[in-house]
Amino acid sequence: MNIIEGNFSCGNYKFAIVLSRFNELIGQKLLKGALGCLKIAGCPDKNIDVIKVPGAFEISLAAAKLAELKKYNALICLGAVIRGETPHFKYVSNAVSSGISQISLKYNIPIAFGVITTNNIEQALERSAEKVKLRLEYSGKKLGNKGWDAALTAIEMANLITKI
Ligand code: INI
Repeated sequence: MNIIEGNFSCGNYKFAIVLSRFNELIGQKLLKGALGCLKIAGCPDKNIDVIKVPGAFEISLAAAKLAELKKYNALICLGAVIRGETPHFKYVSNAVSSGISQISLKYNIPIAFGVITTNNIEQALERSAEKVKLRLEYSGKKLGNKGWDAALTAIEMANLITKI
């Protein structure tokens, strides 16, 4: 029996991060988390491109264009969709999640889904916490950083895809 599994080594992998500017405060925290994770895994800055789009709805198009280039080992999509008074939330979150998964399959490229969808800003802050806070407060198991988690997934999947 062979078990094939990715590890968390970056090698010379190239990553593109697609970041939504909508809810910018949260987006910046997710970006910080993702960059922190890539750095700890040994990925040099020169191997990371950050592409900014106006909102989560636009992430899919930018991701499709990047995937088409065949230049990156994985993409990391980051953004925050926060529920408002109207159904807009539902359309944006459905569009970005299904868009990303379709692009990943169409172009055979790992795309990590670091777009958080929350009911309010408090939940968004809990999911985009800073590392120093994580250490202090993670005991409550509420805090995390989905940008960090998405980057970790991107590294593992990039690694796995090269092995399969
Ligand atoms: N975009 C987001 O990234 N997050 C949101 O919470 C959001 N809400 O709730 O409206 C949002 N809307 C903008 C959308 O992504 C597009 O940029 C816009 O509709 C123009 O195409």
